[in-house]
Amino acid sequence: MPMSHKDLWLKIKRESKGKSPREELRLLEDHLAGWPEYKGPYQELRKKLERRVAELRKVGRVLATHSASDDPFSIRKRGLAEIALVGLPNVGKTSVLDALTGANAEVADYPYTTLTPNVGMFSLGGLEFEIVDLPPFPEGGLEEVHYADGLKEACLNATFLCIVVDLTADSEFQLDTLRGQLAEMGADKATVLIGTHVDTVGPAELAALRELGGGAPVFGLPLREREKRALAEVFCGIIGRIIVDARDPVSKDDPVAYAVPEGASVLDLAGQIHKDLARRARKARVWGASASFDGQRVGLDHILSSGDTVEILTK
Ligand SMILES: Nc1nc2c(ncn2[C@@H]2O[C@H](COP(=O)(O)OP(=O)(O)O)[C@@H](O)[C@H]2O)c(=O)[nH]1
Ligand SMILES: [Mg+2]
Repeated sequence: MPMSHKDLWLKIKRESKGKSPREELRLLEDHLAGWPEYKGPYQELRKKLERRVAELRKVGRVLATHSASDDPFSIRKRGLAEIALVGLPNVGKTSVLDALTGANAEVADYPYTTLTPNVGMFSLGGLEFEIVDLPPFPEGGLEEVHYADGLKEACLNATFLCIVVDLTADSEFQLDTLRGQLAEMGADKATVLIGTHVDTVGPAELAALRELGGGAPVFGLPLREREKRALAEVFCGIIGRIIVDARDPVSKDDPVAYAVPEGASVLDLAGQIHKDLARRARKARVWGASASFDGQRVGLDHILSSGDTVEILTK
């Protein structure tokens, strides 16, 4: 009787434990060489192992070359800010990346799946953030992993950090461990906390994380659309921007979100939407906190507030 795919997977996981990337690579290659010909779940598992092998080979190359252009931890900045997702193994970092970016990165119930960063863009209307899903911080200290330098580089380069906490495990331990190791690498920058598995544990655990967070903004996974917007507002706040919605006064299509600098005027917003619009704009109508009443007509020098909806008029 051949081993079931589940038992086979458990066996591989057991054997991989504590192995260096090089040893693990050899182990998986050996397994794949003698892989059963069966279809269905065996093929799924084979694909999973093959992805893992590809990832391990990449790590091998990085360790071998050290060339800056090959360094997967040296990430080109795009968008308004670069946000690094940090956390212990298997807490849900890649799931957060997926939730924000729709990137179909490998999400596996298998610690250390992501050995090099996964990058995606979190877009909301006219604004974009770059999200970097990093390999895990080890529980016992950075010296335990061979990619410690890469982690440090990525954390120091990031505009700010999101600590991802698995709410089904000990939140306080995770937070203390992460904060300790981040402080050690000198990455004492703004952080947002994201608690995962709210669907399993319920909102009380998220509230408990808020208590532990000491004032840091806290969000939960799964994220609803409204919460994505709130998260984008928090991200903008950290970099000194506010989100306003611009609506075409003619089509009245759904408004599009833009991140403008705090203190920006209607003219600044127009310029951000299109150079040509800044030239043609004459006045605007505004709904929201900066308006004295809904739909107030304002001049181009009117200062916008977070959450305003603006129609820019060209005559
Ligand atoms: N039900 C539920 N499962 C989650 C949530 N976040 C992560 N998971 C699962 O937890 C496991 C580990 O998640 P993953 O994103 O790979 O963790 P990573 O190792 O930190 O990147 C996967 O099986 C995910 O599907 C969540 O909010 N709810
Ligand atoms: Mg991952």
